[in-house]
Amino acid sequence: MLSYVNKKYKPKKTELICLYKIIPAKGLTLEQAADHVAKESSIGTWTTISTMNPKVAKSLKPTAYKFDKKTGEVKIAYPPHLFEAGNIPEILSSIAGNVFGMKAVQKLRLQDIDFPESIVKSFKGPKFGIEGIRKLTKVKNRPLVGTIVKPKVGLNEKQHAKVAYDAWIGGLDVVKDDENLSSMTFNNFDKRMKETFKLRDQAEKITGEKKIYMPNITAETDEMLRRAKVVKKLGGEYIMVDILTIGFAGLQTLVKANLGMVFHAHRAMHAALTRMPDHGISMMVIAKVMRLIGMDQLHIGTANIGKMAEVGEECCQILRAIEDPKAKANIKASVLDQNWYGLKPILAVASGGLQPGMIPKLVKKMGIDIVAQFGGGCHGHPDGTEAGARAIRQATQAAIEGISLKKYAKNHEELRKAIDLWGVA
Ligand code: CAP
Ligand code: MG
Repeated sequence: MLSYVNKKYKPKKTELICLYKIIPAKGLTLEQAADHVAKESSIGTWTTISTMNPKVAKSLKPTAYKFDKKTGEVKIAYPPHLFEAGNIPEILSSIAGNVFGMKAVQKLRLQDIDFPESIVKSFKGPKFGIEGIRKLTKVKNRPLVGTIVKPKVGLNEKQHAKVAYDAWIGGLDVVKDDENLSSMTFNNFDKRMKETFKLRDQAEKITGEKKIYMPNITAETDEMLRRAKVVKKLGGEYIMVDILTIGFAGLQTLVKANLGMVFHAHRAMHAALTRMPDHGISMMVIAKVMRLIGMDQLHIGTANIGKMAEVGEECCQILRAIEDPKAKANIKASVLDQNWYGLKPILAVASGGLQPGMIPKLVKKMGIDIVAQFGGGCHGHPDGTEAGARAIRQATQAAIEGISLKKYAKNHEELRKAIDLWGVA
């Protein structure tokens, strides 16, 4: 008996809606598999139980109501009291927990979630968002441009600081630690902060521009809080976290600490969940959760331009969901266009395999409300980091002025050398 399926059901505005893509186990219909998903993600189990009572069923039972036989996509509406408002771990343990392992599905992907007002308003959302970041960095009407200190790890504190300095002097706005740099035997966190902020302050004086350092504080939660305070004491405004490896609870603790710092959200490990088009959890779901929790800027991909694999056009759909649908009206909405009830937008970060010759195409596809980051595409420049930084700023200027890179490179040597080496995308 398909007790969780009702194709005539009209979901209530107060309900949380999930869009799942389901490939049923052999011998099961899409409806039967969806019935299992709805059951296992809420109040049921594999068999009827004597302890179930009609009150529980009435108030907490979800309904699978929309089926697309072609795509296997199913919408399930969940009563809001099934979830603890403000508690991301619990919400995901429900709708993104056991269901992926059930034998009733061959494959299952949680494509999208539409959160009801009661859940959205139980979170603070981003403290700065796009407007706050532009105000802090004083960067208007162009993408923020940055680099990641490379090699990923291995430099000592002074060498690290010098690479950052060269990037800032060359014109980049932001410099971040790589996702796997924390506090190593060869590069102690506190010493790296002292050395790097010293040179950040010098670079600001020399260039007259605001320069941002985004230190990776990824560690155990108490240690992350300590490291954030070290950064703040040295005049740092940003902290970077690896959102999946520190976990949703760690993130919520950091936000609750009200540090007054900008959160840069790196998504290392995400592809273990997001990469397969038929199984896992989409980056759209992770991005929406990050806006609820309160990340200010988030890696979302490069619209298929850089080195990382992406699922279809999800990157641009995510851009619309985390920034501002009106501003991205030319981008097809995600199936569940979220109402954010006033939560600030997140600034998208495009990174991974980018080089200056890709900037016009990147801006064309993603717009200027992005942070564009270049690791190899900066430090791999034939004349080194500072020249790589100059080439990135030159390519960005050309892109926003609508001048072809080849033309602009005629009297910008650093850009010319970059596109001679890597070409124009
Ligand atoms: C980029 C990067 C970033 C990726 C993360 C790296 O370096 O520092 O971590 O961008 O991917 O380690 O690969 P390169 P995503 O510029 O040298 O590629 O942004 O897709 O999460
Ligand atoms: Mg990296």
